[in-house]
Amino acid sequence: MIDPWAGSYLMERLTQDLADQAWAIIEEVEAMGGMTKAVESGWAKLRIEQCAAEKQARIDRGDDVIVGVNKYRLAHEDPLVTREIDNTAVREAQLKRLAAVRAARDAGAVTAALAALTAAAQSGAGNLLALAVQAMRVRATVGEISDALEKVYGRYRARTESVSGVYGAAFADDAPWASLKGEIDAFAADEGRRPRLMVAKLGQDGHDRGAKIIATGFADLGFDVDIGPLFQTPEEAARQAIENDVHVIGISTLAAGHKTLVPQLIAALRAQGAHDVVVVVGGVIPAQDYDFLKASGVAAVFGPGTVIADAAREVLAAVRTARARPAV
Ligand code: B12
Repeated sequence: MIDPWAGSYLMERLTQDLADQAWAIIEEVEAMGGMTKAVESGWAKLRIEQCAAEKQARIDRGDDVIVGVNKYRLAHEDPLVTREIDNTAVREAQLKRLAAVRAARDAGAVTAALAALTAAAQSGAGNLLALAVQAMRVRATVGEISDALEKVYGRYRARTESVSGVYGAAFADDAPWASLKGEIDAFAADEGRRPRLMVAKLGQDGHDRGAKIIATGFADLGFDVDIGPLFQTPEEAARQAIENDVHVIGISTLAAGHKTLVPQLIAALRAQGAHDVVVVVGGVIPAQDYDFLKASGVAAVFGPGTVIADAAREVLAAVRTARARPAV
């Protein structure tokens, strides 16, 4: 087949530009001592976040079109049928299974296999994978195997960093953006401090792109923003929100845990006396769950396609309403 683009200056130029830009990044990484060092230093994650913030700004400005999301949206979306999983029942069934495995296994063999794993990690002699397989054969759990290795290696804690100024720079000439910034400054003048948002990720949900984008966009608008670590429990998130005295906690949820984890977080906040902390939720949430979340005490829900400034305006209004309410 004839390649209609063969020899095209345009195509050659685009290919060359792509190669040059990729090469520049490869050289930057090399100068840092290689990819492992670049990942360790947090550089790789920050570059991803910078790209994500730039991309989101292009989407929110309408420069990049996503059909059905920021252009040609349907006036009426057909309802999506989703499979409903009872998380509590799944958890109980798993706990029961685990208890049965533990009751039936040879406890002495498990202890010995785990001790061998810790010893090998300590001495550096022996094959950790083979020892882990051996521990599994005698029915040690993944948690116990991790604990055996953690005794020597400790546990990795990801650093949560966020880029700043990248999203806001795309709106430098935007009048509604400037007016919203003015409203946020006015809130700060009235209240003596800026509206403070904590962005939380709960449970086993590792999708953090949206959470980081919200954090960076709200910060560029003038909110004080805290970002919780991945995999927080509702109680941990509530404690962090209270310790940092935030006005609003924004849960970003994309892995279908919202109907369990959001009510737990609200209960934890209220149990610790935080009645005025506003709770909002964003992410991939079926439309039919919005009412459930609102009935549980959520002030607003923001799905895919949310423009950050629109969300910030609504969040600010919810915070103002909560501040105006008499204390409970
Ligand atoms: C990228 C992606 C991933 C990446 C995540 C990378 C990362 N570091 O974030 C990777 C590849 C790791 C991944 C893994 C998985 N994924 Co995934 N993933 C996606 C995908 C394609 C896009 C999500 C995204 O980043 N969107 C861009 C961001 C900017 O949008 P957003 O998060 O929606 O945020 C916007 C709004 O929702 C809102 N918002 C969000 N949070 C908040 C918070 C506040 C406070 C506010 C105001 C607003 C707000 O504002 C944002 C801006 O508009 C979605 C599908 C989709 N199109 O949504 C699936 C999706 C979320 N993934 C899914 C699944 C199943 C998985 C896996 C379980 C797959 C597997 N079997 O291993 C794993 C789970 C990993 C884990 N531990 O959680 C499912 C979840 C289904 C469900 N809810 O039941 C989805 C919906 C795909 C699908 N249709 O099946 N995934």
